[in-house]
Amino acid sequence: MAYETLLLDRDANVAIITLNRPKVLNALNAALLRELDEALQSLAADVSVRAIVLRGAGGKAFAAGADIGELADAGFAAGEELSGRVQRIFDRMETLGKPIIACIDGYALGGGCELAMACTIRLANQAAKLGQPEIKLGLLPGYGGSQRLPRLVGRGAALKMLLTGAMVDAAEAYRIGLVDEVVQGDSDVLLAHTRDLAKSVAAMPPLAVAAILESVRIGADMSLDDALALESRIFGRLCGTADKREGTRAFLEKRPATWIGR
Ligand code: CO8
Repeated sequence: MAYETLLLDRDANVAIITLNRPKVLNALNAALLRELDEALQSLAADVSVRAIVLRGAGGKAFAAGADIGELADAGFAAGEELSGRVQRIFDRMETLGKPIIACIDGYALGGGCELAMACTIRLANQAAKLGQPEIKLGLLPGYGGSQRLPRLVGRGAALKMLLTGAMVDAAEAYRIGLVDEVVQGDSDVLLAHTRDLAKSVAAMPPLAVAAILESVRIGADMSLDDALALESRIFGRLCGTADKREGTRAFLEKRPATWIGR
């Protein structure tokens, strides 16, 4: 399927989505968000796709935020509707059952930082600059950022970013836990490294991948007791799979495992 605002590539069982509005630093307009949602849902349904890389075109930005031109005229009702609509898209990213790895080359600001935070893992190079500058527009992050940022980096570090609107560089983003790895090198090196990480996760048994995503996501908002009970239920469920039988037998027989996803 062809998209107007995205490029979609495949590298074996890894799909690579490129946000493709480089003239406006990949600003997230309604068309791009709709197409991103459609593309992710179709990749979720494709069993041959085991991991997804999300990046921005142009080498200058992952995404510089919501499209400010579209936001300028939004009133009370439109603002609430827009916020809820995009929050649901970002929630679907977290419940897709497949890892989405953000490849942050340049700016990830506002909605762009919120999009990166809805991904499973975030990699950046030294050119990355992340921030939530919405306060400078008289706004707060409406795509989940005021909730995901404190969960990722802690309340103090989040409030510092949210209340000043200041950008953090890659080293600071790594220090506070906003990105998970800083790769030394240009855009191509970062993309190659991100693909390699995606491939290594894509080589894992897909039901175990989905189960880990589910356990970590749902457990994070539970008491420890409830979360441990959840982990046991999911563990039991995996114990009934052919892939668990194969994985344990392959280890005992000293041979590589072959996953079938059942
Ligand atoms: N929206 C629309 N256009 C943008 C955006 C954006 N977010 N960011 C950049 N652009 C455009 C610029 O207008 C410019 O277009 P043109 O060439 O036609 O003038 C082009 O991209 C290149 O940008 P610059 O010339 O500004 O590039 P610089 O290298 O000088 O600066 C910056 C780069 C610092 C990233 C700068 O572009 C900037 O500050 N951009 C805006 C960043 C920002 O404020 N982002 C937050 C947006 S608000 C948001 O994301 C809210 C999310 C939640 C919404 C909830 C809704 C209910």
